[in-house]
Amino acid sequence: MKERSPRLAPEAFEEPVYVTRPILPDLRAFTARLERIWETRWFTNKGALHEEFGTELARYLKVPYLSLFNNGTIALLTACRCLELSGEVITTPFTFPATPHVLTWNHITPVFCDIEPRTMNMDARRIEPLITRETTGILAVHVYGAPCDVQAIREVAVRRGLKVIYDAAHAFGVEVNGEGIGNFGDVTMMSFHATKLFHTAEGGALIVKDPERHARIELMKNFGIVSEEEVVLPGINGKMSELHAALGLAVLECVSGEMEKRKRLAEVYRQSLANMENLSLPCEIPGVKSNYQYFVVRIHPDGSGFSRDYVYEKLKEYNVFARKYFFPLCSEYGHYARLPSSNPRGLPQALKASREVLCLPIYGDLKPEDVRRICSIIKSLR
Ligand code: T4K
Repeated sequence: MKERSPRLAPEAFEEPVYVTRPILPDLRAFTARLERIWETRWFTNKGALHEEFGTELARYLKVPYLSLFNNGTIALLTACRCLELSGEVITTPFTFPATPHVLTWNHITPVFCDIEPRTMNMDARRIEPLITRETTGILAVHVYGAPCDVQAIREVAVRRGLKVIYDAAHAFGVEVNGEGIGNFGDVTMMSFHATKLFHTAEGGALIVKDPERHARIELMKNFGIVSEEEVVLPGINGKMSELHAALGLAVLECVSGEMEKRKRLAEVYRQSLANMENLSLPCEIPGVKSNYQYFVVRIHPDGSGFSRDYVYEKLKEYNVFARKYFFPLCSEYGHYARLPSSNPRGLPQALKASREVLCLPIYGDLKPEDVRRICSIIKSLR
Protein backbone atom coordinates (compact mmCIF):
# COMPACT_ATOMS: atom_id res chain seq x y z
CA MET A 1 0.00 0.00 0.00
CA LYS A 2 1.51 3.35 -1.07
CA GLU A 3 0.50 6.27 1.13
CA ARG A 4 0.07 9.96 0.21
CA SER A 5 -0.71 12.71 2.68
CA PRO A 6 -3.91 14.69 1.99
CA ARG A 7 -2.42 17.95 3.35
CA LEU A 8 1.24 18.75 3.87
CA ALA A 9 2.79 21.15 6.38
CA PRO A 10 5.14 23.80 4.89
CA GLU A 11 8.13 22.07 6.60
CA ALA A 12 7.18 18.65 5.22
CA PHE A 13 9.69 16.35 3.54
CA GLU A 14 9.58 16.93 -0.21
CA GLU A 15 9.36 13.20 -0.98
CA PRO A 16 7.35 10.73 1.13
CA VAL A 17 9.38 8.95 3.80
CA TYR A 18 8.07 5.41 4.15
CA VAL A 19 8.57 3.01 7.03
CA THR A 20 10.98 1.06 4.86
CA ARG A 21 12.44 0.85 1.36
CA PRO A 22 13.81 -2.36 -0.15
CA ILE A 23 17.54 -2.83 -0.79
CA LEU A 24 18.24 -1.93 -4.42
CA PRO A 25 21.35 -3.80 -5.54
CA ASP A 26 23.39 -2.54 -8.46
CA LEU A 27 21.19 -3.35 -11.46
CA ARG A 28 24.16 -4.96 -13.25
CA ALA A 29 24.61 -7.44 -10.38
CA PHE A 30 21.04 -8.54 -11.12
CA THR A 31 21.15 -8.44 -14.92
CA ALA A 32 24.40 -10.46 -15.03
CA ARG A 33 22.45 -13.23 -13.32
CA LEU A 34 19.45 -12.75 -15.60
CA GLU A 35 21.77 -13.35 -18.55
CA ARG A 36 22.48 -16.80 -17.16
CA ILE A 37 18.72 -17.49 -17.19
CA TRP A 38 18.49 -16.29 -20.78
CA GLU A 39 21.41 -18.50 -21.82
CA THR A 40 19.87 -21.63 -20.33
CA ARG A 41 16.11 -20.83 -20.73
CA TRP A 42 15.71 -22.27 -17.23
CA PHE A 43 13.23 -20.22 -15.16
CA THR A 44 12.18 -22.33 -12.21
CA ASN A 45 12.08 -25.89 -10.69
CA LYS A 46 15.42 -25.96 -8.89
CA GLY A 47 17.58 -24.18 -11.47
CA ALA A 48 21.26 -23.41 -11.02
CA LEU A 49 20.63 -19.98 -9.42
CA HIS A 50 18.14 -21.49 -6.95
CA GLU A 51 20.71 -24.04 -5.85
CA GLU A 52 23.52 -21.48 -5.58
CA PHE A 53 21.32 -19.05 -3.66
CA GLY A 54 20.10 -21.73 -1.21
CA THR A 55 23.68 -22.78 -0.42
CA GLU A 56 24.94 -19.20 0.03
CA LEU A 57 21.99 -18.26 2.20
CA ALA A 58 22.38 -21.25 4.52
CA ARG A 59 26.05 -20.30 4.98
CA TYR A 60 25.19 -16.64 5.67
CA LEU A 61 22.48 -17.57 8.18
CA LYS A 62 24.67 -20.24 9.86
CA VAL A 63 22.00 -22.94 9.49
CA PRO A 64 22.29 -26.56 8.33
CA TYR A 65 19.30 -27.08 5.97
CA LEU A 66 17.34 -24.39 4.16
CA SER A 67 14.50 -24.73 1.61
CA LEU A 68 13.66 -21.72 -0.53
CA PHE A 69 9.98 -20.80 -1.02
CA ASN A 70 7.95 -18.39 -3.15
CA ASN A 71 6.84 -16.49 -0.02
CA GLY A 72 6.90 -16.77 3.75
CA THR A 73 3.20 -17.58 4.12
CA ILE A 74 3.31 -20.66 1.87
CA ALA A 75 6.48 -21.69 3.72
CA LEU A 76 4.67 -21.42 7.06
CA LEU A 77 1.66 -23.37 5.73
CA THR A 78 4.04 -26.10 4.63
CA ALA A 79 5.79 -26.14 8.02
CA CYS A 80 2.47 -26.81 9.80
CA ARG A 81 1.72 -29.68 7.39
CA CYS A 82 5.21 -31.09 7.64
CA LEU A 83 4.99 -31.28 11.46
CA GLU A 84 1.43 -32.68 11.16
CA LEU A 85 0.04 -30.06 13.51
CA SER A 86 -3.69 -30.31 14.20
CA GLY A 87 -6.28 -29.37 16.84
CA GLU A 88 -4.97 -26.27 18.65
CA VAL A 89 -1.71 -24.38 18.33
CA ILE A 90 -0.61 -21.70 20.77
CA THR A 91 0.47 -18.48 19.09
CA THR A 92 0.67 -14.72 19.58
CA PRO A 93 -2.00 -12.16 18.68
CA PHE A 94 0.71 -9.49 18.26
CA THR A 95 1.78 -10.36 14.71
CA PHE A 96 1.00 -9.99 11.02
CA PRO A 97 -2.22 -11.78 9.88
CA ALA A 98 -0.20 -14.47 8.08
CA THR A 99 0.75 -16.13 11.39
CA PRO A 100 -2.74 -17.18 12.63
CA HIS A 101 -4.09 -17.49 9.07
CA VAL A 102 -1.75 -20.39 8.24
CA LEU A 103 -3.22 -22.25 11.21
CA THR A 104 -6.77 -21.59 10.02
CA TRP A 105 -5.85 -22.75 6.49
CA ASN A 106 -4.64 -25.98 8.11
CA HIS A 107 -7.97 -26.35 10.04
CA ILE A 108 -6.12 -25.64 13.28
CA THR A 109 -7.55 -23.35 15.98
CA PRO A 110 -5.13 -20.60 17.03
CA VAL A 111 -4.95 -20.14 20.80
CA PHE A 112 -3.73 -16.64 21.58
CA CYS A 113 -1.14 -16.23 24.34
CA ASP A 114 -0.31 -12.86 25.87
CA ILE A 115 3.07 -11.23 25.27
CA GLU A 116 5.76 -9.97 27.60
CA PRO A 117 6.13 -6.21 27.49
CA ARG A 118 9.89 -5.88 26.94
CA THR A 119 10.38 -7.78 23.66
CA MET A 120 6.65 -7.98 22.83
CA ASN A 121 7.13 -11.69 22.05
CA MET A 122 4.91 -14.50 23.34
CA ASP A 123 5.29 -14.75 27.12
CA ALA A 124 6.73 -18.25 27.63
CA ARG A 125 5.40 -18.34 31.21
CA ARG A 126 1.84 -18.10 29.95
CA ILE A 127 1.98 -21.00 27.49
CA GLU A 128 1.44 -23.91 29.86
CA PRO A 129 -2.00 -22.88 31.24
CA LEU A 130 -3.28 -22.67 27.63
CA ILE A 131 -2.35 -26.29 26.79
CA THR A 132 -5.30 -28.69 26.38
CA ARG A 133 -5.60 -32.25 25.10
CA GLU A 134 -6.02 -30.72 21.63
CA THR A 135 -2.75 -28.78 21.66
CA THR A 136 -0.11 -30.04 19.21
CA GLY A 137 2.30 -27.14 18.87
CA ILE A 138 3.56 -23.63 19.51
CA LEU A 139 3.90 -21.06 16.72
CA ALA A 140 5.98 -18.21 18.13
CA VAL A 141 7.14 -15.05 16.35
CA HIS A 142 10.48 -13.27 16.83
CA VAL A 143 8.66 -9.94 16.71
CA TYR A 144 10.68 -7.07 15.13
CA GLY A 145 13.63 -9.51 15.06
CA ALA A 146 13.97 -9.71 18.87
CA PRO A 147 14.46 -13.41 19.74
CA CYS A 148 11.80 -15.18 21.78
CA ASP A 149 12.80 -16.85 25.04
CA VAL A 150 13.81 -19.93 23.05
CA GLN A 151 15.07 -21.84 26.09
CA ALA A 152 11.86 -21.45 28.09
CA ILE A 153 9.76 -22.35 25.02
CA ARG A 154 11.90 -25.45 24.40
CA GLU A 155 11.44 -26.54 28.03
CA VAL A 156 7.62 -26.31 27.85
CA ALA A 157 7.57 -28.03 24.45
CA VAL A 158 9.73 -30.94 25.61
CA ARG A 159 7.80 -31.32 28.88
CA ARG A 160 4.41 -31.33 27.11
CA GLY A 161 5.41 -33.09 23.87
CA LEU A 162 4.69 -30.15 21.56
CA LYS A 163 6.27 -29.14 18.25
CA VAL A 164 7.70 -25.61 17.89
CA ILE A 165 7.65 -23.41 14.80
CA TYR A 166 9.34 -20.01 14.82
CA ASP A 167 8.05 -17.31 12.51
CA ALA A 168 11.30 -15.42 11.91
CA ALA A 169 9.87 -13.20 9.16
CA HIS A 170 11.52 -10.18 10.84
CA ALA A 171 14.70 -11.86 12.05
CA PHE A 172 16.98 -12.28 9.03
CA GLY A 173 20.61 -12.34 10.17
CA VAL A 174 19.81 -12.13 13.90
CA GLU A 175 22.16 -14.16 16.10
CA VAL A 176 21.89 -15.29 19.72
CA ASN A 177 25.33 -15.69 21.31
CA GLY A 178 26.80 -16.23 17.82
CA GLU A 179 24.17 -18.80 16.82
CA GLY A 180 21.94 -18.16 13.79
CA ILE A 181 18.30 -17.48 14.76
CA GLY A 182 17.17 -20.31 12.46
CA ASN A 183 18.65 -22.97 14.73
CA PHE A 184 15.86 -23.01 17.32
CA GLY A 185 12.63 -25.02 17.38
CA ASP A 186 11.60 -27.77 14.94
CA VAL A 187 11.18 -25.45 11.95
CA THR A 188 11.95 -21.75 11.38
CA MET A 189 10.31 -19.67 8.66
CA MET A 190 11.84 -16.59 7.06
CA SER A 191 10.17 -14.06 4.76
CA PHE A 192 12.02 -12.36 1.91
CA HIS A 193 9.23 -9.93 1.04
CA ALA A 194 10.32 -6.57 -0.42
CA THR A 195 9.61 -4.84 2.92
CA LYS A 196 12.07 -7.07 4.76
CA LEU A 197 15.70 -6.25 5.52
CA PHE A 198 16.77 -9.01 3.10
CA HIS A 199 14.46 -9.66 0.16
CA THR A 200 13.83 -11.40 -3.14
CA ALA A 201 10.78 -9.17 -3.94
CA GLU A 202 8.58 -12.10 -2.82
CA GLY A 203 10.13 -15.14 -1.19
CA GLY A 204 10.78 -17.09 1.95
CA ALA A 205 12.47 -20.12 3.43
CA LEU A 206 12.10 -22.96 5.90
CA ILE A 207 15.06 -23.93 8.04
CA VAL A 208 15.40 -27.31 9.79
CA LYS A 209 18.11 -29.27 11.55
CA ASP A 210 17.72 -32.78 10.14
CA PRO A 211 18.17 -34.02 6.56
CA GLU A 212 15.02 -36.22 6.55
CA ARG A 213 12.74 -33.31 7.41
CA HIS A 214 14.54 -31.14 4.87
CA ALA A 215 13.98 -33.77 2.17
CA ARG A 216 10.29 -33.97 3.08
CA ILE A 217 9.90 -30.17 2.86
CA GLU A 218 11.65 -30.15 -0.53
CA LEU A 219 9.09 -32.73 -1.72
CA MET A 220 6.16 -30.89 -0.17
CA LYS A 221 7.01 -27.60 -1.92
CA ASN A 222 7.04 -29.39 -5.31
CA PHE A 223 3.68 -31.25 -5.31
CA GLY A 224 5.30 -34.36 -3.76
CA ILE A 225 6.88 -35.18 -7.13
CA VAL A 226 9.78 -37.64 -6.95
CA SER A 227 9.98 -38.43 -10.65
CA GLU A 228 7.88 -38.20 -13.81
CA GLU A 229 5.81 -41.17 -12.71
CA GLU A 230 6.04 -41.01 -8.92
CA VAL A 231 4.12 -38.57 -6.65
CA VAL A 232 4.46 -39.58 -3.02
CA LEU A 233 2.50 -36.96 -1.06
CA PRO A 234 -0.06 -34.18 -1.64
CA GLY A 235 2.33 -31.24 -1.89
CA ILE A 236 1.89 -27.64 -2.98
CA ASN A 237 3.67 -25.26 -5.34
CA GLY A 238 5.99 -23.39 -3.00
CA LYS A 239 8.94 -23.09 -5.37
CA MET A 240 11.12 -20.01 -5.77
CA SER A 241 11.82 -19.03 -9.38
CA GLU A 242 15.22 -18.35 -10.91
CA LEU A 243 14.31 -14.64 -11.27
CA HIS A 244 13.75 -14.35 -7.53
CA ALA A 245 16.90 -16.33 -6.76
CA ALA A 246 18.87 -14.02 -9.08
CA LEU A 247 17.59 -10.99 -7.15
CA GLY A 248 18.34 -12.73 -3.85
CA LEU A 249 21.97 -13.37 -4.83
CA ALA A 250 22.39 -9.70 -5.76
CA VAL A 251 20.69 -8.46 -2.57
CA LEU A 252 22.73 -10.83 -0.40
CA GLU A 253 25.88 -8.96 -1.50
CA CYS A 254 24.42 -5.75 -0.01
CA VAL A 255 22.70 -6.95 3.16
CA SER A 256 25.61 -6.58 5.61
CA GLY A 257 26.20 -2.99 4.42
CA GLU A 258 22.48 -2.26 4.77
CA MET A 259 22.52 -3.57 8.35
CA GLU A 260 25.49 -1.32 9.20
CA LYS A 261 23.71 1.76 7.82
CA ARG A 262 20.55 0.92 9.76
CA LYS A 263 22.58 0.39 12.92
CA ARG A 264 23.92 3.95 12.62
CA LEU A 265 20.39 5.31 12.03
CA ALA A 266 19.11 3.42 15.07
CA GLU A 267 21.84 5.09 17.13
CA VAL A 268 20.73 8.52 15.87
CA TYR A 269 17.13 7.70 16.84
CA ARG A 270 18.27 6.55 20.29
CA GLN A 271 20.32 9.70 20.91
CA SER A 272 17.68 12.07 19.56
CA LEU A 273 14.72 10.51 21.40
CA ALA A 274 16.51 9.70 24.67
CA ASN A 275 14.78 10.83 27.86
CA MET A 276 11.56 11.78 26.12
CA GLU A 277 8.68 11.66 28.51
CA ASN A 278 6.15 8.89 27.76
CA LEU A 279 8.17 7.53 24.87
CA SER A 280 10.22 4.36 25.29
CA LEU A 281 12.91 3.07 22.97
CA PRO A 282 13.31 -0.53 21.74
CA CYS A 283 14.93 -2.94 24.20
CA GLU A 284 18.51 -4.11 23.67
CA ILE A 285 19.08 -7.75 24.60
CA PRO A 286 22.56 -8.83 25.77
CA GLY A 287 24.18 -11.45 23.51
CA VAL A 288 21.84 -10.68 20.60
CA LYS A 289 23.12 -9.42 17.24
CA SER A 290 20.22 -7.30 16.02
CA ASN A 291 19.36 -6.79 12.34
CA TYR A 292 17.69 -3.35 12.68
CA GLN A 293 14.70 -4.51 10.61
CA TYR A 294 12.46 -2.06 12.48
CA PHE A 295 12.89 0.86 14.88
CA VAL A 296 9.86 0.68 17.16
CA VAL A 297 9.02 3.14 19.91
CA ARG A 298 6.19 2.94 22.42
CA ILE A 299 4.21 6.05 23.20
CA HIS A 300 2.41 5.80 26.51
CA PRO A 301 -0.68 8.02 26.59
CA ASP A 302 -0.71 10.40 29.58
CA GLY A 303 -3.92 12.30 28.98
CA SER A 304 -2.04 15.27 27.46
CA GLY A 305 -3.13 14.39 23.93
CA PHE A 306 0.35 13.11 22.99
CA SER A 307 -0.48 9.54 21.96
CA ARG A 308 0.63 6.99 19.38
CA ASP A 309 -2.29 7.76 17.08
CA TYR A 310 -1.70 11.51 17.35
CA VAL A 311 1.97 11.17 16.42
CA TYR A 312 1.14 8.72 13.60
CA GLU A 313 -1.41 11.15 12.09
CA LYS A 314 0.72 14.29 12.58
CA LEU A 315 3.77 12.67 10.95
CA LYS A 316 1.71 12.21 7.79
CA GLU A 317 1.40 16.00 7.52
CA TYR A 318 5.20 16.04 7.27
CA ASN A 319 5.12 13.36 4.55
CA VAL A 320 6.38 10.72 7.02
CA PHE A 321 4.53 7.39 6.99
CA ALA A 322 5.21 5.47 10.17
CA ARG A 323 3.34 2.20 10.70
CA LYS A 324 1.31 0.74 13.59
CA TYR A 325 2.65 -2.82 13.34
CA PHE A 326 0.69 -4.58 14.94
CA PHE A 327 -2.62 -2.81 15.38
CA PRO A 328 -5.24 -4.19 15.65
CA LEU A 329 -4.29 -7.48 17.28
CA CYS A 330 -5.07 -10.62 15.27
CA SER A 331 -7.44 -11.61 18.11
CA GLU A 332 -9.50 -8.49 17.26
CA TYR A 333 -10.09 -9.48 13.61
CA GLY A 334 -13.72 -10.51 13.02
CA HIS A 335 -12.67 -14.04 12.16
CA TYR A 336 -10.91 -14.64 15.47
CA ALA A 337 -12.72 -12.31 17.89
CA ARG A 338 -15.13 -15.01 19.10
CA LEU A 339 -12.42 -17.47 20.12
CA PRO A 340 -12.22 -17.92 23.92
CA SER A 341 -8.49 -17.02 23.83
CA SER A 342 -9.33 -13.71 22.10
CA ASN A 343 -10.95 -12.39 25.28
CA PRO A 344 -9.13 -9.10 25.98
CA ARG A 345 -8.95 -10.01 29.69
CA GLY A 346 -6.39 -12.70 28.82
CA LEU A 347 -4.29 -10.42 26.59
CA PRO A 348 -3.65 -7.21 28.57
CA GLN A 349 -0.02 -6.74 27.51
CA ALA A 350 -0.71 -7.42 23.84
CA LEU A 351 -3.61 -4.95 23.86
CA LYS A 352 -1.51 -2.28 25.51
CA ALA A 353 1.38 -2.79 23.07
CA SER A 354 -0.89 -2.64 20.02
CA ARG A 355 -2.15 0.80 21.19
CA GLU A 356 1.36 2.15 21.89
CA VAL A 357 3.77 0.90 19.21
CA LEU A 358 4.93 3.00 16.31
CA CYS A 359 7.44 1.77 13.70
CA LEU A 360 9.51 4.74 12.56
CA PRO A 361 11.18 4.88 9.13
CA ILE A 362 14.46 2.99 8.91
CA TYR A 363 16.32 1.94 5.75
CA GLY A 364 19.84 2.33 4.41
CA ASP A 365 19.12 5.21 2.03
CA LEU A 366 17.62 7.36 4.79
CA LYS A 367 20.14 9.98 5.91
CA PRO A 368 21.06 10.61 9.57
CA GLU A 369 19.84 14.20 9.12
CA ASP A 370 16.46 12.85 7.96
CA VAL A 371 16.23 10.81 11.17
CA ARG A 372 17.16 13.89 13.24
CA ARG A 373 14.44 15.84 11.42
CA ILE A 374 11.82 13.13 12.11
CA CYS A 375 12.84 13.19 15.79
CA SER A 376 12.55 17.00 15.95
CA ILE A 377 9.03 16.76 14.51
CA ILE A 378 8.07 14.16 17.14
CA LYS A 379 9.54 16.29 19.93
CA SER A 380 7.72 19.38 18.65
CA LEU A 381 4.41 17.53 19.04
CA ARG A 382 4.93 16.95 22.76
N1 T4K B 1 4.84 -13.43 9.57
C1 T4K B 1 5.14 -12.17 9.92
C2 T4K B 1 5.43 -11.88 11.36
C3 T4K B 1 5.16 -11.15 8.98
O1 T4K B 1 5.43 -9.88 9.35
C4 T4K B 1 4.89 -11.47 7.62
C5 T4K B 1 4.89 -10.43 6.62
C6 T4K B 1 4.62 -12.81 7.29
C7 T4K B 1 4.59 -13.76 8.29
C8 T4K B 1 4.31 -13.24 5.88
O2 T4K B 1 5.44 -13.25 5.04
P1 T4K B 1 5.24 -13.07 3.42
O3 T4K B 1 4.21 -14.07 2.99
O4 T4K B 1 4.79 -11.65 3.18
O5 T4K B 1 6.61 -13.38 2.87
C9 T4K B 1 4.16 -5.71 4.82
C10 T4K B 1 4.54 -6.93 4.00
O6 T4K B 1 3.73 -7.08 2.83
C11 T4K B 1 4.54 -8.20 4.76
O7 T4K B 1 5.36 -9.13 4.05
C12 T4K B 1 5.10 -8.03 6.16
N2 T4K B 1 5.00 -9.20 6.96
C13 T4K B 1 4.41 -6.88 6.88
C14 T4K B 1 4.96 -6.64 8.26
O8 T4K B 1 4.60 -5.71 6.12
P2 T4K B 1 2.16 -4.08 4.47
O9 T4K B 1 0.79 -4.35 4.00
O10 T4K B 1 2.36 -3.18 5.63
O11 T4K B 1 3.12 -3.58 3.25
P3 T4K B 1 3.01 -2.28 2.37
O12 T4K B 1 2.80 -2.70 0.95
O13 T4K B 1 2.04 -1.33 2.94
O14 T4K B 1 4.49 -1.69 2.45
C15 T4K B 1 4.99 -0.96 3.58
C16 T4K B 1 5.91 0.14 3.09
O15 T4K B 1 7.03 -0.42 2.41
C17 T4K B 1 5.29 1.09 2.07
O16 T4K B 1 4.76 2.18 2.77
C18 T4K B 1 6.42 1.49 1.18
C19 T4K B 1 7.43 0.39 1.30
N3 T4K B 1 7.48 -0.46 0.09
C20 T4K B 1 6.62 -1.53 -0.02
C21 T4K B 1 6.70 -2.35 -1.12
C22 T4K B 1 5.77 -3.53 -1.28
C23 T4K B 1 8.41 -0.18 -0.87
O17 T4K B 1 9.16 0.80 -0.76
N4 T4K B 1 8.50 -1.00 -1.96
C24 T4K B 1 7.69 -2.10 -2.13
O18 T4K B 1 7.83 -2.83 -3.12
O19 T4K B 1 2.77 -5.51 4.76
